[in-house]
Amino acid sequence: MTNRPYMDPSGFFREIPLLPHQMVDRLTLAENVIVLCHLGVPQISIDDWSLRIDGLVSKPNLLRFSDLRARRKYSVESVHQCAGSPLAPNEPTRRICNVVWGGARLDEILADCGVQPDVRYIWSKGADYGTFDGLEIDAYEKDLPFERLGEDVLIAYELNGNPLTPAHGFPARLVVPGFYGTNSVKWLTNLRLESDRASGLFTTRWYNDPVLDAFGRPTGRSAPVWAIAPESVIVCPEPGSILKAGVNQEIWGWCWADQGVSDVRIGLNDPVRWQPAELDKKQNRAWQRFSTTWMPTEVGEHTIQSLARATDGTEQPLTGKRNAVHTVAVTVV
Ligand SMILES: Nc1nc2c(c(=O)[nH]1)N[C@H]1C(S)=C(S)[C@@H](COP(=O)(O)O)O[C@H]1N2
Ligand SMILES: [Mo]
Repeated sequence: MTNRPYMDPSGFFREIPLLPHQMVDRLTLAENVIVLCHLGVPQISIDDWSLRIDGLVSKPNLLRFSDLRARRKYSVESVHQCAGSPLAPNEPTRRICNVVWGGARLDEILADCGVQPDVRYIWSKGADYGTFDGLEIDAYEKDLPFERLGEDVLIAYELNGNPLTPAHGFPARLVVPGFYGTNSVKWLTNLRLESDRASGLFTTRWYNDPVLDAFGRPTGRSAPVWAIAPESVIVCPEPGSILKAGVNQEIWGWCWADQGVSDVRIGLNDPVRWQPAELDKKQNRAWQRFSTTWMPTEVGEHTIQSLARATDGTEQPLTGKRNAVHTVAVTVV
């Protein structure tokens, strides 16, 4: 793209339509999908859009939207999660949904460009620009490890079977299933293959978590916010529910992790007793449903928690992290 697109709205813009107890559908309706735009929404027409692929490639390329559409179309059902504000990175926000992306495979597109052997990162830039946290930004820029490429990383132009809306990245965006949403650059205009990490502020300053030692002290190092850590939300019962003592109550919700979740435990009461939940198998990149039955016997206030463990053994922390356990308070009468 040669000229900067018009930004409307310009400035930070977001929509978080659903609370956990409203996430009743496995597939989130398009109108209920989270929207996160740090700089606003660039208004781009199909004819004005192009994607430049350069850097350490023997055949740099410029793709038009028709070139993208002419390629074989793939779809991926995937959890789509916002990591939360980079200014409050430990705050659990539960901005989450599960959608079907459609588009072309990035590995196939790059295969035509002659990727050089020393490539380690894929840098991606969006067409949006403006100010964030008081700093002037030319373009939203992220990077991802080249080795993360696989059959599921798309240059997507569809969400749940329909063209992307402007707020979701029209006409085309990157989608990296299993990575936090921040990595899936919208209004994608440039991909650059490099041996080092990108230098944009959204890569170097924001979306880097401090690495702690075994005692929880900062090491001075930081790790990029890439793979989604294990997490879960309780959909039912909803907070504030009145449950009847002696009556079976279903507890169910969704859990997910980049690697997939191997088990979920439900914590009841305070002090907490943990009991295993039943868990659906991971399909594609989608979130997994868990459920259990609880027959409350004691009248009074109760808490219900869910704790997911990923297939690599990592677990949700109880507090202090963006993926801390979700707690729902109910009353038993
Ligand atoms: N170009 C660009 N891409 C972006 C963003 C952005 O501000 N600019 N926001 C990121 C963040 S933080 C998230 S969570 C996802 C949200 O995608 P969605 O709005 O389509 O749900 O887009 C990511 N891609
Ligand atoms: Mo985000």
